[in-house]
Amino acid sequence: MSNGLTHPNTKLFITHGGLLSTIETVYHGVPVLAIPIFGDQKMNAARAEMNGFGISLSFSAITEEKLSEALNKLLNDPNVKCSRILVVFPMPAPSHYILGNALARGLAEAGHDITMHSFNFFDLEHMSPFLNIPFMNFVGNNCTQKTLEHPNFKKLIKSNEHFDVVILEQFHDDALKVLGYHYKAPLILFSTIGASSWINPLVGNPAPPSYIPDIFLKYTSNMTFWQRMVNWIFALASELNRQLIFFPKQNQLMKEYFPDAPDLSILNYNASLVLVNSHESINQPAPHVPNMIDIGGFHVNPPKELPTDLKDFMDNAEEGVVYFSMGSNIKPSTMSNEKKEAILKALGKIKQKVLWKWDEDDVPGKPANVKLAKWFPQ
Ligand SMILES: *[C@@H]1O[C@H](CO)[C@@H](O)[C@H](O)[C@H]1NC(C)=O
Ligand SMILES: CC(=O)N[C@H]1CO[C@H](CO)[C@@H](O)[C@@H]1O
Repeated sequence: MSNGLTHPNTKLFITHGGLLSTIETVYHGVPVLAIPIFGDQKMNAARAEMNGFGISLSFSAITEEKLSEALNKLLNDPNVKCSRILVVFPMPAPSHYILGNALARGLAEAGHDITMHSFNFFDLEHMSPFLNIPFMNFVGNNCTQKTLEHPNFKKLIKSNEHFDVVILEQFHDDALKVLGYHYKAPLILFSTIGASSWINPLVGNPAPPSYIPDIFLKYTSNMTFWQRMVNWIFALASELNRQLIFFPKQNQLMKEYFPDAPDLSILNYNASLVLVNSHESINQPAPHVPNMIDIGGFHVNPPKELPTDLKDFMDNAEEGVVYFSMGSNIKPSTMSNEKKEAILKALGKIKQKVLWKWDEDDVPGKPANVKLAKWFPQ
């Protein structure tokens, strides 16, 4: 049994460098060619290079030659090896987390009004990392508001449901911590994006900007003096933004729906536990207080049987398979024709077969060794 990444013929993963994909790839011992676009992807890509399991190539720098060079190094250089190093600590069985389905369902449904597909993600590549600050304020406040005003959420709050523990994903929606107060239940926070600048303070975890780069910057712990300087300025700007702009807005949103709740400044730092999607195999040295727990790898499931056409394709790839996916937000068909051509030409030159997650049925000029599909089991 195998899936796209576990199949023994998989030689390389070309990825946007999302955190979940990166952890899963390391788990399966496959090297990565990271083409980061936005958010934490540039940092994940820089870490892949630093930790020696991949190469980072910026999207705008892609030409047929550059891509061929990177593919050649990753596929043919005997020094590039990625051994299976991730040790998975599965989450304990949630027997005492009597978190009723209602809460999970209510929250999941509440988020569904927000979609971010109206712009081309490739355009974000050159966005200044500083713009993430107002961008996250906007997205965070909007998602929080949509959640608070959603009928399912209101129904849930009015019902007499009882919860012993409240688990919340923490992503610029701090007002929702009021649920811990509302249900008089301990709060467990969950971060899908690792120990970010907004997660660390919640449990008092120190993250000195002298050697812990912000996730929105493309640095590793080996920063130059100038990079440390930028990192420090970024940390200061983020914290000022949180204290002076973001939290007051979140507090205001919270008070609209929970007028009797204490101020967010009181609820904010009261989480009992923070679960963090990260793992030492892809991290750099960083302090970790005991109630901040790495659960990176929790999403790696045992492989399922591949669909027959894919299984045949992979089993019969004598020279191996390169798996190429830019995740679920980035639509590869929206890249310029020039980039498409360069990538297809470079892929056509390698002896491996290529599986490319592509959002349309076909692409002109597709070489014979490339198979497209809208979805692959990863
Ligand atoms: C803070 O958390 C504790 C432990 O979960 C809880 O008992 C307490 O009510 C919380 N405080 C507030 C203001 O929510
Ligand atoms: C709470 C909040 O920031 N809401 C904003 C959501 O987005 C719209 C525009 O699309 C703004 O007008 C709202 O103020």
